Amino acid sequence: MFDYSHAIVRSPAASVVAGLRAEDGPDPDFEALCAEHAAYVRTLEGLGLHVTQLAASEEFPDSIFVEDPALVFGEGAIVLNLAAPSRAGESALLSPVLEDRFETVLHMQGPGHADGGDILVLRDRVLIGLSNRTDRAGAEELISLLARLGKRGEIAETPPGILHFKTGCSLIDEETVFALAPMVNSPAFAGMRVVEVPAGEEKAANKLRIRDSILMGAEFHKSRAIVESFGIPTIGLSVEQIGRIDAGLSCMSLRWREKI
Ligand code: CIR
Repeated sequence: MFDYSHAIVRSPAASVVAGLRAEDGPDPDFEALCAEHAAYVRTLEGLGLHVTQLAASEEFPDSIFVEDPALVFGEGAIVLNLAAPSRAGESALLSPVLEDRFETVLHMQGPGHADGGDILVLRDRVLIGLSNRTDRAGAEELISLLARLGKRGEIAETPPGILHFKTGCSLIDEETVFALAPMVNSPAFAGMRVVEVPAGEEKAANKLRIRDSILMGAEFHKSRAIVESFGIPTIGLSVEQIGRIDAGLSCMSLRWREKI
């Protein structure tokens, strides 16, 4: 499941400092954010992924977060319909890139919306978290598109105050989810082991498993120890600047295993 072969990322544009955020706070520092992004890309490459780095787009400050406008699998890609008005054009920006790489590219038509950050792919199903960015009409359309790729989508709830479903949870392994306190009893995780993110390390919930390693915010020592107790090495990365615009490690790439 985590054995990705390919990834797409997008370089940050200078406009990224004006990226969306739910609460007022300092802008990210552009140079430091670029350094975080570069370290992330190097890490993916170091883990053996073939990474395509797309050119920065000044027009779309948040376009560095390529996870949101699409969903990709070895079987094909789905271009999503983003709810945030300043991000809506990112789907059309990414679409030709996916058309070049995937034989099957499906497109949400709307009127519903869905963000990739709300979608957690499990072994046997794809969870779609309803949030301020993903509505029921969008989730239902996505379920029918997923079915065309042979996948089963299921609707879940994102607790209030959490931007995306995956802001609050991520996988440690195929059976184990690492989730914020308000999500640990989510019926969406029935049959799975759920491990609670330690208080004070809420931003550690968005981490990223790639092959046999997990990329995590370097400073989340308690969370890293929990993950490592599952026998999975963690790779610590700085997430301070992207955290200022409400993002974490999953947001900066699209990942898939190419079908041979
Ligand atoms: C936004 O609000 O859309 C961006 N500033 C952050 C997007 C984070 N993406 C993600 O969690 N997948």
